[in-house]
Amino acid sequence: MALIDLSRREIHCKIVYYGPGRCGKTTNLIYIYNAMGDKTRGKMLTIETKGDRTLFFDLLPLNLGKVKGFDIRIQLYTVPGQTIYEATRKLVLKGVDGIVFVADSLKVRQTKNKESLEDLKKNLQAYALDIMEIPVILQYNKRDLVNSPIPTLTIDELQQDLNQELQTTYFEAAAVKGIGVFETLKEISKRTVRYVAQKHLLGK
Ligand SMILES: Nc1nc2c(ncn2[C@@H]2O[C@H](COP(=O)(O)OP(=O)(O)OP(=O)(O)O)[C@@H](O)[C@H]2O)c(=O)[nH]1
Ligand SMILES: [Mg+2]
Repeated sequence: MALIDLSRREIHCKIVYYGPGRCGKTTNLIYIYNAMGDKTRGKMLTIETKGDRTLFFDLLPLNLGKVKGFDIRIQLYTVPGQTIYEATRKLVLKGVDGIVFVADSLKVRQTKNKESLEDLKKNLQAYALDIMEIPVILQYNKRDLVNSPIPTLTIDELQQDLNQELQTTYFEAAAVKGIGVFETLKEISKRTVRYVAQKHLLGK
């Protein structure tokens, strides 16, 4: 849940990276962690992993400077994408203020992408949150594989599968190389802070 501390002039927001298993959520956080200085980032916390699979969640706190005199503190979380961890995904979403849905460009993951988006909608509903109201942006990851022999989805196919209803901003990314990672973070942070401020400060 967003927290606005008027006496300390701080705004705290929670952003969750959601998406199917192996789409690159943890890779986004690792890149951000490695690229940011100690003043900006807190300690990255990874709660349980098996190999490179997230079993519970990752958490990266960031201080993004000041907006209108308020210190902006953001917590980035990832969910475990593997289908069996449904209960954990729901738990991690509690109090979410903004979402990056990371989709995998691999053709073999087409169904998993769509299932994960449906799973997100359902889990948001359980907290009385509407995917059409909360800030959500899409990241089409692994675009570095487009010119490889591995079959990949086109942007049109990804848009058709995932962005028909949402009609939201998307970023092409290759998180493993850092491409599109900060563009995604910047946009979701901007939208989330605006959303939280409007909701909590202006009562809109
Ligand atoms: N080629 C390529 N590989 C990527 C990219 N992003 C991530 N990967 C690889 O995909 C694998 C899974 O990445 P993770 O970041 O662990 O995926 P995740 O979404 O956190 O997966 P779960 O924790 O199981 O939900 C790793 O081997 C990454 O190196 C990318 O942009 N391009
Ligand atoms: Mg992970």
